[in-house]
Amino acid sequence: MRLIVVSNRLHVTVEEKEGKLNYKQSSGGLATGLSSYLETMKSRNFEVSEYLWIGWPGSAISAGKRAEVSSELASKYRCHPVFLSEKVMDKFYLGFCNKTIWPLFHYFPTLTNYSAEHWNQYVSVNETFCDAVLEIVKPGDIVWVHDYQLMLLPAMLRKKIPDLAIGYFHHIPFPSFEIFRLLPREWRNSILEGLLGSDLVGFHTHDYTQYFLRAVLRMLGHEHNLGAINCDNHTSVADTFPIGIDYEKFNGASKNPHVQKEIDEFKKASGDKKIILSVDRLDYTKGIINRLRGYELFLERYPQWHGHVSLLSLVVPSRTGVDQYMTMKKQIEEMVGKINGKFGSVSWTPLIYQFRSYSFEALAAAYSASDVGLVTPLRDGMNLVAKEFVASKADGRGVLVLSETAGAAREMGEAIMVNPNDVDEMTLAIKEALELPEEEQIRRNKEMQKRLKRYDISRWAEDFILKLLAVKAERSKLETKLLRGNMKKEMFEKYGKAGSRLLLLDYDGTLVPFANSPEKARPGSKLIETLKKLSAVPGNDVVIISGRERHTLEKWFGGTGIGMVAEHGAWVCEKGGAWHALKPLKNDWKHQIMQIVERCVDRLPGAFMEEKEFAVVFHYRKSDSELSALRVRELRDDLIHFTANADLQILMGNKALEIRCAGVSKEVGGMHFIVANKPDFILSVGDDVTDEDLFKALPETVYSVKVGVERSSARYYLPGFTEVNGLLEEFSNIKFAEKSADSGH
Ligand code: GDG
Repeated sequence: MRLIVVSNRLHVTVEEKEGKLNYKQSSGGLATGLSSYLETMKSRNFEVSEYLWIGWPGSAISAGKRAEVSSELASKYRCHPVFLSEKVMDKFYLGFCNKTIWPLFHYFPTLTNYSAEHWNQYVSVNETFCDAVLEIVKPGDIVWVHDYQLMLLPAMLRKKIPDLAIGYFHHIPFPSFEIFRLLPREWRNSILEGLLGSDLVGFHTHDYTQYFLRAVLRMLGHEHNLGAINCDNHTSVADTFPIGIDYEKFNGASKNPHVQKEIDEFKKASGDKKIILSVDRLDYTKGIINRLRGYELFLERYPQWHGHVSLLSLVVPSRTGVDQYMTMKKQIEEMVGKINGKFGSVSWTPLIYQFRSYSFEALAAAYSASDVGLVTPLRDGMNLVAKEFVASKADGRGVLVLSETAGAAREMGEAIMVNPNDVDEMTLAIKEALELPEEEQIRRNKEMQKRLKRYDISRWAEDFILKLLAVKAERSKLETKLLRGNMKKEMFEKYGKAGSRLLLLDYDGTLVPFANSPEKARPGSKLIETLKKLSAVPGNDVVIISGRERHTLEKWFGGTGIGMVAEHGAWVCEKGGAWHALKPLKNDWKHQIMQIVERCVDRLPGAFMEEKEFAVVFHYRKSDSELSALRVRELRDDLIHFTANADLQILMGNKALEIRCAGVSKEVGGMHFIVANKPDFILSVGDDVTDEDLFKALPETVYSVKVGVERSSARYYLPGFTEVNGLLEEFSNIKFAEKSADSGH
């Protein structure tokens, strides 16, 4: 089994200069961590034994060089490049990714730009990535898509290859609903639908997972069950996987002579001064300015530390094409000048600022030799620097000061936590960190190290892949029940050979889609024609078995020769007969129940009550999903006291709660036709929990079909009402030999 990793950037950067190609492997972060894990898969006999990486090679490559780059990347790095021009990257990467999604998802709505041109480019680049995957993917492969640049890709792939195993991991925060909804409707719905194309969607923290599930509920109306969301033809699971680091690489770094040399130089330069370290990409989310303000105030408040401490701020260039970044760089440099000018002396530089990239050795040495790690982003998906700093403390000494708004804060509770907007708190935190007793430093770091060691980058990746395989296995199990191929052929043969046949068909969600109000879901002429044609076949009994009240069914299906069961079995009408109740039922309870339901309707905008002869229904399809959940819970509580003493039952339907007489069910309605006609062939189709009553009661030989990808007692399933309509049409086109047709009941 092969794993295809898809990310915006490959872990190799290719540069073309004056006709020459230069290949550089990127260091640190996800790329190296993941690659070293992937390399081990084969030797461990892991189910996934081979991997490929698809992504942009980091720069625009001229048309004449592309074939050479592709072949070099494939043979030496297992990489498959997606070539994108500078113009495209400008609108896609610097545009939609970094001027829309990045600021908004990091809670900077005022920096968010909403350009339709950028959005269109985002869609188009996701399509280009989709084509690149399709060129390479083989049956049985699993695809793992990374990050916010490719949020539409999972659904695009799902559309092309419905049974492909697709995972997606989101490396940045997923914002709360109020922030996410700021995106135009088309964009936000496409993003959610895009992500739901995956079998598994992973986030760093439980909060991000919950925010995603909440957005799915509020915007697409899909509820979830323990993170599992039933989409049109598959289940998508959202779960939390906090990314780890290559722990041993950082913890053992000081054993590397190059790193040790850097450490020695570092210590020589700092003398007996304490060093506070910060490492960030140049980005407004990293809170660099706030941190400098905090440090400035610290120096102002605690002059006793003058000459004894320096802040080493390593800022790594990034996204130089976005204006805000350049403005911020200027601001940082002004502050550095101000702080050094205000407090510095010939023998002491309070703030050492460096704007460049570092080798792993230099970075590891800085982590290892510094006393305090000051990691105070305003918002961060996880923040690996915090983890790397703690892992690098081989002797356990050192203190981490961490923002509570970084994803890493969830796992690093022993750090000194700060609110990055609270300069006072930051000042106190710096002082506390510098003065923390050594035993306490060691105790805290050991605790964190235990966790970092256990849940490292390999464990993270393996956890994700195993969960993806489990979700896929569950889907495959279900797929064996998909009514198609030989199973369908055999069913048609049995149908053709049978002397008498019964087709029990649920209505809403099975033959037609759900509508906002029940009266709008009337059957189309094509469906009526198909049902009439089926019903006209001698020996056939077609029965609509529904929860609807009988007058509506009569209006829609009366006079067509179709049998009907109304109110889940309370009323029955045989082919060409009249309506009659299956058993004597009372409805003197309705008045009181309706008062309770009406009270709830008043408190839930969009909800309404439907009165049937032997049932009362509370409908909430048009209402806000979260408030509905609360009101339904309250209503159930109110009703339970009443129904406990009456012969009533409460039934949870699809966005509806129904109170009806006990002892009425689709089982009773369906069995009535089975017992009366003793048909040779039975088909029973339904999508609802109420259909499960019937599925459970049916003999094993019956073709019971669940509509929707969910666990069910039915023998088979079909994805949706469209497939059911198609199936009925196929049934209606079956020709019967004279003899068989004549022998009908
Ligand atoms: C996203 C999320 C999430 C940085 N400069 C140099 C260098 N680095 C390495 C660090 C670290 C990594 O890059 C940066 O880690 P972050 O966590 O800050 O990641 P982001 O790049 O912002 O990316 C973030 C992450 O994805 C993972 O899911 O944690 O929240 O924004 O590993 O060491 N390494 C070297 N030289 C540098 O100059 N060698």
